[in-house]
Amino acid sequence: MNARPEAASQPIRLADYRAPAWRVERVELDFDLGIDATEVSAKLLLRRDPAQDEPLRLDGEELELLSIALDGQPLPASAYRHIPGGLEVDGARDGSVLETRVRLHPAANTALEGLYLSGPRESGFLLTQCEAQGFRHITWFPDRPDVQSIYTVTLRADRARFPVLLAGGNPDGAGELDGGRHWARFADPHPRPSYLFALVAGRLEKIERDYRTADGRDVQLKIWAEADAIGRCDYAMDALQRSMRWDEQAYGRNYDLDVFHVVATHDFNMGAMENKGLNIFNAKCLLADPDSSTDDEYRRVESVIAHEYFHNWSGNRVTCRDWFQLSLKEGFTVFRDQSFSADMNSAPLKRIEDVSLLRRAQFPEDAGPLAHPVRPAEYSEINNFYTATVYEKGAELVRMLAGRLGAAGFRRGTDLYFSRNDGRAATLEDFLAALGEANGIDLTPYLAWYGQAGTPRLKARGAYDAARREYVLTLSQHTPASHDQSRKQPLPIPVKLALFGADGRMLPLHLDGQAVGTEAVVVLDETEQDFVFRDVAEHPVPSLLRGFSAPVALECDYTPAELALLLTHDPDGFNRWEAGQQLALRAYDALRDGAGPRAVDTWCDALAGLFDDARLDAALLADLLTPPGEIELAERESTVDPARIHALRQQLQQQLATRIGGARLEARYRALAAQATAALDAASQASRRLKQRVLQLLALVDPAGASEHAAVQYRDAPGMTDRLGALAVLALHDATRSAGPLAHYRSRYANDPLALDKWFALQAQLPGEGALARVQALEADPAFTLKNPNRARAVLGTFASGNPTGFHRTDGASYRMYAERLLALDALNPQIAARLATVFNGWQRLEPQRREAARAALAGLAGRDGLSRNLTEILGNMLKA
Ligand code: B3K
Ligand code: ZN
Repeated sequence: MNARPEAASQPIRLADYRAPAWRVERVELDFDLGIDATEVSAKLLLRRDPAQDEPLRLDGEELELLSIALDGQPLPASAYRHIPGGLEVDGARDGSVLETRVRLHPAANTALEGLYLSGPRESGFLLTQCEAQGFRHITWFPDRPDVQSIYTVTLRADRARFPVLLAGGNPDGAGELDGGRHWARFADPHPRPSYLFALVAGRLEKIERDYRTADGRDVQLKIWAEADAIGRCDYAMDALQRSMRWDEQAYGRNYDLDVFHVVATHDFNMGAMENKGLNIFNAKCLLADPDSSTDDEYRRVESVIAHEYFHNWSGNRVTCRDWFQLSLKEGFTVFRDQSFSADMNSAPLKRIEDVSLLRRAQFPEDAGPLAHPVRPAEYSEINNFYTATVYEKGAELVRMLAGRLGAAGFRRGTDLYFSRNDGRAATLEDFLAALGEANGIDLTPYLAWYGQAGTPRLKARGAYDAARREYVLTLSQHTPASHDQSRKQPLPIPVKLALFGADGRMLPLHLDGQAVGTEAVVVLDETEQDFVFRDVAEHPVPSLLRGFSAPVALECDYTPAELALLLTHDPDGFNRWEAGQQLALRAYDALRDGAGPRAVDTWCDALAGLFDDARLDAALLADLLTPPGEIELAERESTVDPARIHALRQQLQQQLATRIGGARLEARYRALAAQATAALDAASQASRRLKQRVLQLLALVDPAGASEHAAVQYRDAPGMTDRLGALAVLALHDATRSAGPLAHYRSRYANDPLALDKWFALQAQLPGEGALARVQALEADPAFTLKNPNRARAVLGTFASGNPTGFHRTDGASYRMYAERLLALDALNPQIAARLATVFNGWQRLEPQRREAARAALAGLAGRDGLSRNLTEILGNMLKA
């Protein structure tokens, strides 16, 4: 058996890419499945690139080789050799057939990569995870996405223990074997890379629907889950059908197999996986019912179902040439799922949610020691590059391109991209070329966005000349240096804008001598440019970067009154919210710097003015009433004191609540509470969202009253959103009173891991001195385990990223405890350990005492022996910058 790969292996570079010397045209896999031991036979039909003279090298890790034969002849030991991470075989020719047999140990696989067991050994089921490089944990193979093959997969197993046998592709026979065993075969007519391989075997139940594609194919949709969860799959099935219809209409993409399987597991490293014909989901992103799922979780199920389904074209039919191109499938597919969710729900709210995520997760990444371009230039462990930059910033880049081409032009472009690259492993250049060629536009300037880390700062300055009725908007850009690049080039930045008059109405725009309506897009592609608007009747207030038209940080010298005008009048829902956020930031700065109360008042007054506006969408109001989060606030400071930021933000919200007034908050809460239902329509969800926000604000001015309401709301809640919301307010404001409900929830959901995760996360977030001890008590709960990624994330991940005051103790005790857990986790599951280590991002900007404590914890961890390549890379980057 091969040892764990060298932690300090050489980085892989995009510049070193070479086409594969050997490809696999067809592969037949035969699995003899067992919990402790599974045997895998593989038969590969090999194709050699005549232009290259490389020996046959196959990837493989931790495989126990049982036999190997070439063209029907068993190979002598001298004819093949183990090399780091692989096997080299002599004597192969173009058209040769290589047969190997290996043994795997699924129950011992705690990394959840390759073939592993989900759940207890007596009752759990077997499944696989191959992206990015899990297939090499299953068999010897050129495990790279540009090797695409036709797969036939046969599964054999004991019928009683593994009644359900699934693999990707169309069913191609099944039957009985001696000794109570059975078999099933699957054949996939579409060539695909190894990372899309999947199998599932065990005791699962299903729900089923028939679906007819727009091009007339009858497809069986099957969602599988364990018996206790199958009743919670209907919403996912509904979302799946809507996703399929949407992709037919929005992109002209039809499904291409006779069956589509989706399987739920509680043991999964990420959200879900788009394996061809057999998507596998973290139960958290698939199961939903009103009693145990919140509204946010429903929306997450909808978007992840869509995301994985959309990958069937953006990822599977057209895949990535190499892992540097990851955003080709991920950025594009996130953009596709965002557009789907915007169509299914409220588009402005979806945009607010997506931009908030970008600012919370991607901007800090782009500004810290882990910064990398959307197309990284090198990596040591590819699993560390499934980042907010590749996903979320990547989606923003596609959105910019779509905006540049317009809806019809973008569709022409994606049609060409899909048809030209179908069955191929493509690059980001291929994507831009297809979009550009279909529209006769050269998009190559946008490639620079893919190769440059860092968030561009966009500065805007306006000057009005009343005599000439001219408004000159000066835009300039600057991208700060990142650890990997000191000099940055200017990027094309599309800025969607409108101008407002003092009465709050949009002014007609005249640009380059033409009337262009009330909204225009200007593109800044140099360091600084002037844009001249003529015939402007009054000194306007500009609304810039509408809908967040580019992933940049905008700086503009608005007065608080101008922001208040946009907050009240801008019909662009996103920019309206944004004006409120900017105003909140002004208020925050004023509090921090001890400046007079004016800025705080402007924000509070504007919101108090909107509070009873019946025309305002309830969910938008809830978002307007929420100032930027602590991570975003910390991003603006050169030296970060998390406790101070927390306290100031609390103070800001307190002032808002006071300005609105306890009586109005109380009245609004009562009115919203009177309509409580578990219904899922947009209006009911919006009203729950606002109710929660109002209750939180009420708790700041009238803790006793709010806790009274929360206790009643907990008791009578018709669904999880209300139940969990009430519990959170109680736990935060009334420790004594929350004890009963917390215990009640713990026992009510004792057998529901997803609901229990929320119980853990809620408590791991509670701020203050006692936080660390509370987290340690949670770890002592019998239901806590590091082996389950959802549980580890619920407690440790939430503590580190959702509890700034508890995690960032000045004595460093939380950092030390966390580093110890990372070490333990790394021995079990390197992907999760590395991901959870990224919460230290930004540690260099902490104030000196915390910074030294964080450095010591990180350096101590980095000095330990036997760390995985995953964790080694993250710690190395974190400490070197
Ligand atoms: N493609 C997978 C992510 C795989 C992560 C591997 N470490 C899920 C998704 O983005 O759809
Ligand atoms: Zn994806």
